[in-house]
Amino acid sequence: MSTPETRQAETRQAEPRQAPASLLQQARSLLIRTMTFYRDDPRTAGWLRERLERLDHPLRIAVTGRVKSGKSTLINALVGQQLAPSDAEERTHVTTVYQYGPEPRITVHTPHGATQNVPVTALDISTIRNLQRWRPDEVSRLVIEAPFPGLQAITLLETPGVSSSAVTETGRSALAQILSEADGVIYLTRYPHQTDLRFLESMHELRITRRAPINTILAISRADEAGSGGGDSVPAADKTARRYRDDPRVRTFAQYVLPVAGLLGQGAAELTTDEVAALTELARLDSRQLEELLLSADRFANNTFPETVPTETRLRLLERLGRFGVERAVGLVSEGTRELKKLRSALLDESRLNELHEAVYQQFVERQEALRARSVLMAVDMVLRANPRSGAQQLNGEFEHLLSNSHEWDELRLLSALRSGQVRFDKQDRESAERLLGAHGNQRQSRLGCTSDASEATLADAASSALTHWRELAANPMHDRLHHEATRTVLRSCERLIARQVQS
Ligand SMILES: Nc1nc2c(ncn2[C@@H]2O[C@H](COP(=O)(O)OP(=O)(O)OP(=O)(O)O)[C@@H](O)[C@H]2O)c(=O)[nH]1
Ligand SMILES: [Mg+2]
Repeated sequence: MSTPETRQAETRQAEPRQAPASLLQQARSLLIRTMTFYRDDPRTAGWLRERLERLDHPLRIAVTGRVKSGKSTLINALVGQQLAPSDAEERTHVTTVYQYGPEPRITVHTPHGATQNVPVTALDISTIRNLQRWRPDEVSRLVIEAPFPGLQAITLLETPGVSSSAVTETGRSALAQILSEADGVIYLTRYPHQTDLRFLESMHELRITRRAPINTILAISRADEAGSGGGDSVPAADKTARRYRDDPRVRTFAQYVLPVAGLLGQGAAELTTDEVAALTELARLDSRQLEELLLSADRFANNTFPETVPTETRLRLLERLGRFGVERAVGLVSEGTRELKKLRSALLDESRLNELHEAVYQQFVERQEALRARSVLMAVDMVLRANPRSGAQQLNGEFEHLLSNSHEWDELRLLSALRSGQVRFDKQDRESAERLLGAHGNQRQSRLGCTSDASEATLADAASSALTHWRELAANPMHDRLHHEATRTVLRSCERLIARQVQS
């Protein structure tokens, strides 16, 4: 017969082992407790509830930056559909959220908290354009829902340009407030100026953003217009991006600095067979004629040869691909890339949109747990600072604890630094570090490079040899401070893997 003690032991054994709470679980629980603490203040509690509900929705990425830096065009390129109105004049005055919904829907939010649905059966760009012209004191936000697959994993949010009249009117802090709602930020500028850097720095003044500066991608936009605007433009933008990537000031807030030609990205995604036919006609010209034709947009549009490509078609090609895009497309067709799908994909590469997609995936989608935890902590911090109350010390303490003791922030910062080339290890160590930091999955097996069915003994061996190796590297006196810190972070990840082993 079993005694109460043995029964207790049996129950303990039968219970599934409880994994330690993840950073996001801990942050969520802190958010719920903060909400309960402020339950007698409906505005604050409601605001926190909204943040809690967002955890069940796609990640929110803000596309912000300079006026006319190509924000709307990039949103269209990322979604793969024409949705955000783009124009040569300053257009986006109102913060606009593009999110997934089963039916097209437009909701207008006023600064006083009222909302109104605009009846639509299909999403018409001109309706959105007209609504975006409202002043920020009349319309504070537009929410556009569309059944586009490109919006299923991420919600995109366009803010008015950093130096736009709308932002001058409402103040920079209002813009910073909008950005604090986003889990990730893509900042666009054609050439980084002091204004951009100061703005990005100011966004990183909060304690949390200093501790976890992991949510910003800096994009050198309209890259096809860099330099002379000809065939060497994107490489010229690449050079600018590299220079900023190496700038220690920029590195503190952006781990990825990339060039992108959004217009070409959008044009490539929507390329038609008629356009391929026109490009094929243009590719028949000899190289001297072609060079002459492409000297300027005017020449390209108004020349009479080849007659088989009418002026409207040329204008349309220029409008949709830009001069650089037309030049590269004709070049690719001449080299034999004539199939629509292949040409689309080659032009997407030329536009660097693929790289941006990859950066969004690696930096944001793969790290969404940490980014969401970061957003939650930011919300809790904002509430605790804006509404200080006696009795909040415990919440404050937990916030501090999650902020300071979460090794996850160090891991994410190091992963970005390894990817951006800021921290360099030899190939083998780099691969080992990335794996151990969770680049290929957060499971113990993936971190240790073992198969999913590896035995405890195999995992223990892998963990112990990783620990020995990184302990040796961490003791190397030849490393500079950056590399020393990096090896310490990987070592700490090894120690945590061993600790997880002991717990299991
Ligand atoms: N050549 C080229 N033109 C671009 C690119 N991206 C945008 N444009 C053009 O630049 C102009 C502004 O583009 P938008 O996408 O409206 O820029 P925006 O940043 O959303 O503008 P606002 O919201 O008004 O600040 C339009 O005429 C676009 O066609 C690009 O990658 N290359
Ligand atoms: Mg815009």
